[in-house]
Amino acid sequence: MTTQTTPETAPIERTLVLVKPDGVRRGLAGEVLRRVEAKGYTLVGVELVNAKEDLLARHYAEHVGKDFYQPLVDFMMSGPILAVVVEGQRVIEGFRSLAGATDGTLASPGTIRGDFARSWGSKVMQNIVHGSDSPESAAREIALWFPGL
Ligand code: IDP
Repeated sequence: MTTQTTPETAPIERTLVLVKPDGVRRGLAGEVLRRVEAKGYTLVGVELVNAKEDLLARHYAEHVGKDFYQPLVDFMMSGPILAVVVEGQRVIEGFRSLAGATDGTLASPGTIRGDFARSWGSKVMQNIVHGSDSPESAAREIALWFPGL
């Protein structure tokens, strides 16, 4: 018989959340942190970062070579990013749920992207936040953005 993992018994995870330059520029960093804390997650690392190209190349390694890769990296260097490590049970999928779908136009109302992003034309990659998509990505990304944590 397999053991069922319920939300109560799920292990505590960490995820990397980024408030992207559009979110910081628009004064939404506090709103993102408020939603994370209101959900019951814990902030364990917070830093405002002017990301360099080599960090972004490693962060977005899976997108290297795609049409939107360079515009995405340029956008991510267009202003400060608030990098946050968030902890909690099932926080990786939990934050993805708070963030909403990648395309802000289609993201459900009530999600961060659904409430604040539209993603059209040259702004297509501007969707306020990033959240790690798996335990492996979270470990890799936290090591990149918070090498001491
Ligand atoms: P996610 O952020 O919802 O996990 P990913 O597919 O991992 O989405 O893409 C990373 C980021 O790259 C997105 O958040 C968005 O900013 C940007 N992006 C993804 N797909 C496109 C695209 O088709 N055009 C432009 N930018 C894109």
